Amino acid sequence: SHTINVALVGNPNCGKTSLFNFASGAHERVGNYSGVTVDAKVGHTEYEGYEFNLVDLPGTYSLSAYSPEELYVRKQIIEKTPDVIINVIDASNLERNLYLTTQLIDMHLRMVCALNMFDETQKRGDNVDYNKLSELFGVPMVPTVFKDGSGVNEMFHQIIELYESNEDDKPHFRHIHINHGHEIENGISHIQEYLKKDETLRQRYSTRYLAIKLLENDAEAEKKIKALPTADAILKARDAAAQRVLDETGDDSETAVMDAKYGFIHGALQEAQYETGKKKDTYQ
Ligand code: GDP
Ligand code: K
Ligand code: MG
Repeated sequence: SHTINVALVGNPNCGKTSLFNFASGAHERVGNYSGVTVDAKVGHTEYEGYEFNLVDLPGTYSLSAYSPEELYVRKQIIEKTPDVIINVIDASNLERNLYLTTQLIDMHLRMVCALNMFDETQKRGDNVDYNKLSELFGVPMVPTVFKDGSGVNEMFHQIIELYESNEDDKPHFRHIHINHGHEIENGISHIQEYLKKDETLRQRYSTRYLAIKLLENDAEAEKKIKALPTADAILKARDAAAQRVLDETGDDSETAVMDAKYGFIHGALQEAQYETGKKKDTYQ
């Protein structure tokens, strides 16, 4: 039978460990505490005749190189190459949680988003067209409540569909690019041209992801590039792209990339008719 390797990625306290425990029958600690160790817990489960290895990763708000947790999660994704990522989202904090989602999309992964804490959003009277949101992000999104397991069957069903799908199958494998606006997109393409000249790099990484990381002045990505024979040309391309972004937007490229991601999120939420606490008036 098939075994699907799945990694749980999401902000702290979005419900990763609750899902891990629910699905694998483990009894890891859940709740508001700050972990002391940066590690991955592995569990197992079965759905629809498929076996799943689940890896519960530390919580991260972002995938920058600024904290050990973030670097660890990146490393797990790139080096362990899970078949599918579950991006657990606290749906009661959609905007903030979707920031990480945009970074995961840059990595060109097979991914399902769990819109977790859906009970909380319903209690509050939030409105969101999650099918629309799913379409705009190019990622299947499933409402879930990991505290009681609601939506978990559907989520695993989506994972299997994704695992079995080809690049051409829509909508299950629809890789979109977050549009960062033409100044940044031009810079990304320019840097990618140089990155693609390195055969091993091209095979191992998404050059788009690396180009974005270089525009973010990511120390880890720079370190990787500096080890290449073509390092000078790549970093020169990056510096030129960053300078153009600065000239055209008035922002350093790191800020400009972040703003562009939030711009994309705001646009998507607006199109998905996102509204919080809509029912408040009626119920008070
Ligand atoms: P993690 O940091 O991502 O591993 O999150 P945890 O699994 O530790 O969950 C954080 C807190 O949220 C815990 O108190 C959970 O009981 C609670 N929780 C998890 N999922 C849900 C959910 O869907 N709804 C509600 N209301 N609470 C949840
Ligand atoms: K926690
Ligand atoms: Mg946890």
